[in-house]
Amino acid sequence: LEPAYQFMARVRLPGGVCTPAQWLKMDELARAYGQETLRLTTRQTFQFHWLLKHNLKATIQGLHEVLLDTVSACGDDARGVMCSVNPHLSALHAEVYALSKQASDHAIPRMRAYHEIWYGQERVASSEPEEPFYGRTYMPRKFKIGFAIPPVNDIDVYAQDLGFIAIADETGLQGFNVAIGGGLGRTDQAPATYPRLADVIGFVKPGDVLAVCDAVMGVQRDYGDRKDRSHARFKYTIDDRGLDWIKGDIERRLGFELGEARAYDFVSNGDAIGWRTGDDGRHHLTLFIENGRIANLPGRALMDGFRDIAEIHDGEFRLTPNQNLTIAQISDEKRPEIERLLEKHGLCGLNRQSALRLNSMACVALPTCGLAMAESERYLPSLLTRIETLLDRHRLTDKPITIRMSGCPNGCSRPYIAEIGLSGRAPGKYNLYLGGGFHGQRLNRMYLENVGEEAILAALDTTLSHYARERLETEPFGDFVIRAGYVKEVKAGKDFNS
Ligand code: SRM
Ligand code: SF4
Repeated sequence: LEPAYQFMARVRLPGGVCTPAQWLKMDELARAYGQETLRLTTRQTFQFHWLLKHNLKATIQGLHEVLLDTVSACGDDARGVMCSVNPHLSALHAEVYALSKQASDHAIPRMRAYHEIWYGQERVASSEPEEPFYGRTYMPRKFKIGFAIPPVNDIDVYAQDLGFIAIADETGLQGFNVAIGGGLGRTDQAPATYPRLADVIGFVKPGDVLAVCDAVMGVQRDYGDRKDRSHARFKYTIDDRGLDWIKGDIERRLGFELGEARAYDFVSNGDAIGWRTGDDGRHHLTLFIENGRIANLPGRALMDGFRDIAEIHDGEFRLTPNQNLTIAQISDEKRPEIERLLEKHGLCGLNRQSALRLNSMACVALPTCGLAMAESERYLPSLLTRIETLLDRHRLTDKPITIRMSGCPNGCSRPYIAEIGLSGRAPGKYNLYLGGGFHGQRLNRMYLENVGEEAILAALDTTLSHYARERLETEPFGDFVIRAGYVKEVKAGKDFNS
């Protein structure tokens, strides 16, 4: 007899693309082993919580039945590869998604131990080195890759260790601008740790993407700090050695120079909520899923609803980088049926929210995250209700403002690039950050330290009412608080703690 150890399992789902058959398997496994709930994450995948140790094997074997696994979803290796969910541009999305899937398959470890342990496969001797890229010591720390398709920066490309920004014209995909060195984790009271946004260092053709992954990851594998884990992410390697040196080493490994970065424009890092029709005539519905939690809630049967939709849907699902869900590639014939199922399960009202809530995210935090210092997923919804009273008073209900909460400084909901960021310090206490860029282009700065709800609401009341009165026509809230002098602009990660 042993204690009932419980685990979290995270699925590898490049670009968040999931077939209806895969959805049905997720649903089945969550009902059988995961307390009838699924969690959509900020990196476009599923997490199961509450898995008991004796159910882990059945869960992972169940995933295998629909060609999914948990390889490289955690660990010191290349994590889940992200890809923009851009329903307007179906053909371009398909092309960039295919590359993100290739990058994921290319960058994950080759080890067979996973197959032996979880699938019960026989150990096979091989003359090949077990890990041609990772060797025996893997990466110094996790490494994150993402593909963005402008004008939407939904994946927060500047938060990736290695980001690819698609550059396309009327003839199709031309290539990618390459951005390196993003990362958000920090530690309270440790100024040597800081969030950092990626720098764009050049342009490459689509055919060079995998070589760029190898070259950039190779630099970090060989020069990243292996002594101090709080200093082991690529962002610190870049700041320690200098961007030019790092770029030079990447080019040396590639054997060619990167092209000059091309022009691009991002307009937001949120999701296009609601119905859209793609350039191929198929329909896409993006639904707001509060903090990514799929469960049968009172009046809103998300588990049952999406299971029933998956049973008849002939397109796919896309998990968005903002913890939302797109039912994608809906045909004209299926649309009425899907609308009927949404109605039946009480899901029609999911998108009827303030613009602030539609642009909100919270990390999991308590009760399952062992690193949480404060509530996040379970608390943000009620805090938002109180902030919505302020928005109402200041007539800002329809104004999109990004707000993100994390239960600790690690920043899993990417709070340091939100216009309003909150990171947990202790039960009921948060740091309040203001001034992030609306399309993810600027870090925010701490405005209040270690404060409770009353102080947070008072600060937001002051700044939001000022914003309502004196904002310029299209000025985002994050820009306004800097112009109005509430916080000083953060120009670089190293400047975040100053
Ligand atoms: Fe995260 C650790 C949840 C995205 C930075 N993260 C964790 C763990 C596994 C806690 C642990 O190590 O014991 C959390 C599991 C909680 C639970 O109960 O499920 C956890 N992270 C999450 C998720 C589920 C948050 C969410 O609500 O969606 C996200 C899963 C992503 C995925 O599908 O792979 C998640 N984590 C992120 C992001 C955002 C991103 O990648 O875009 C970040 C900030 C970006 C970055 O990496 O810099 C992030 N997580 C961290 C860190 C700090 C890393 C650092 O450099 O300092 C940790 C702690 C660590 O690695 O030591 C961490
Ligand atoms: Fe846990 Fe902290 Fe990540 Fe939230 S930010 S999920 S509390 S590690």
